[in-house]
Amino acid sequence: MSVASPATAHISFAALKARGSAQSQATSGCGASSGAGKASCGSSAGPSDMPPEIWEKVKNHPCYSEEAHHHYARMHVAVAPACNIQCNYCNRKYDCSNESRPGVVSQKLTPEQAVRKVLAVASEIPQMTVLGIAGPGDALANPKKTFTTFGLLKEQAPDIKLCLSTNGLALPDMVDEICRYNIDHVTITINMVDPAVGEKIYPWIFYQHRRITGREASRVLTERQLLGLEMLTRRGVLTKINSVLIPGVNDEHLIAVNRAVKERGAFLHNIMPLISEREHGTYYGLTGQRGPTAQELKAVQDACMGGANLMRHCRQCRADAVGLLGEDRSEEFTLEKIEQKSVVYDLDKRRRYQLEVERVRQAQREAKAQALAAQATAEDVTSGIQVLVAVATKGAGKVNQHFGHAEEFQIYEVSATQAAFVGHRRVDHYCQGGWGEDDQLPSIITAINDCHAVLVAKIGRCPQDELKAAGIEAVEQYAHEFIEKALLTWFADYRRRVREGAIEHRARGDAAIRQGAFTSAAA
Ligand code: CLF
Ligand code: SF4
Repeated sequence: MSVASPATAHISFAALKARGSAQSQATSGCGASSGAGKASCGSSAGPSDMPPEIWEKVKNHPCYSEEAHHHYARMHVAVAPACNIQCNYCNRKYDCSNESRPGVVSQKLTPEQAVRKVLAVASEIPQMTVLGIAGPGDALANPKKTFTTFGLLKEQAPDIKLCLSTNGLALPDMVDEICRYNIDHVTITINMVDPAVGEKIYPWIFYQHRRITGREASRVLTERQLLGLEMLTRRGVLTKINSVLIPGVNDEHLIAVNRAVKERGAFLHNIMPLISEREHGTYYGLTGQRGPTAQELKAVQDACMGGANLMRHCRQCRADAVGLLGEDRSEEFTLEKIEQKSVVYDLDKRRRYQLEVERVRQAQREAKAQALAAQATAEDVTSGIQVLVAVATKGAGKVNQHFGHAEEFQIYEVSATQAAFVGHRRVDHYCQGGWGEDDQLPSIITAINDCHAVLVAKIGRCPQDELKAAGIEAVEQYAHEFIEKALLTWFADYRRRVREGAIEHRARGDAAIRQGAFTSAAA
């Protein structure tokens, strides 16, 4: 199969940004019958944006639905240690960077141990709806362990969705097996569709019993990835593409990747920042290849609007992650701890819990619709304003976390017509056992420096003052309200203050993407 043409001529991030905003304006608004390929739906699409059978598949998958990720959890089991390729952002002593940020996997599991762990988690966390196999190597380079785990689970926990992640090299040979186990969701990591770009990312692959290096390795890899994607699309499997954004290597090229995967039916495209801390010992880490800034990441994502739908809420989680995206409860479910738990897999209890979650989601949608309807429609000097706002939340779609307890902030883009999730920023806790850690504040401010405000359930006077000095408004008056409603209500008031001359609207600067905030959890 032919390979899509590479990216166009060299363009800067500023040009990307301009291109993205022009495209997003041209394509905004979701139609009533979209599926894959709609311009602006992305993972924030809702039931009115896609056919009912597709919505059934994604509605409680936290990675495929941005809305669902506030309410539902996933877990990974680390049953797949081997890999058949080498990526320059990966050190084999660490988790697969495709689906899990680098950190040592605490325990590799046999399929039987993995199933025991899934049942233990499902009986304690009824909102855990998806089991993924995402390393620490490649799920399909370990087919026996991967499919044995899925087979056992299908019998014992039939309501849990099955999901896998792969580099795609072995994928075309495994599509029948994937369909046999009703695996509805597959992720392929595709960082390039041009071998000239690929040879800067992949030093070698192992294919048909031999090691292939150089440009030829990437030629084989991209052909296998795109063929695998086409085969999955033909069989009705929802396929998400993960791409690692590597500044100076594939940044502009990801637009070509986005177009190529859209043409072949990808459901979502998830563009993630490179993680390249020197201490992880990867080729990129050791050679000083940097990751993107927050604005660089957003510029590439925005430039891809109009192509394959975008996912922006990925947390680059560990190969043994447990919990809501952004939290990690894996330490509660080690093999030793599971042995001591009484495991009762109560399907009715899980269903009852999930019905309650659906009631809350509906209330959240209604609150957002009301807040949007209440936005001022008359044209004035504030009509074109669009700002980023950080939110402290621990789930349920609400502003419900103290500033000092946040390990991450969710970032929303807010205007008179939308309050849309656009990313998240990891931070270190400000609050250290009852007192504020002033040394952490500068790094938190750096992480949300592009935001005009931060919405929290509570915040102390001292951090509030320092945020204000940095130009970020700390807002606690919307504690425990639904996020979008809180954002839109705050924004209406912001516009009023600008209109009345009480404050001046100013552009904000760039922010840093904090890497490895959960590294200690892996120890
Ligand atoms: Fe896991 Fe991946 Fe399935 Fe999700 S993760 S195998 S699709 S259940 Fe999700 Fe984690 Fe991002 Fe992956 S946040 S790294 S996209
Ligand atoms: Fe590492 Fe995953 Fe790449 Fe394999 S596919 S080299 S495990 S990042």
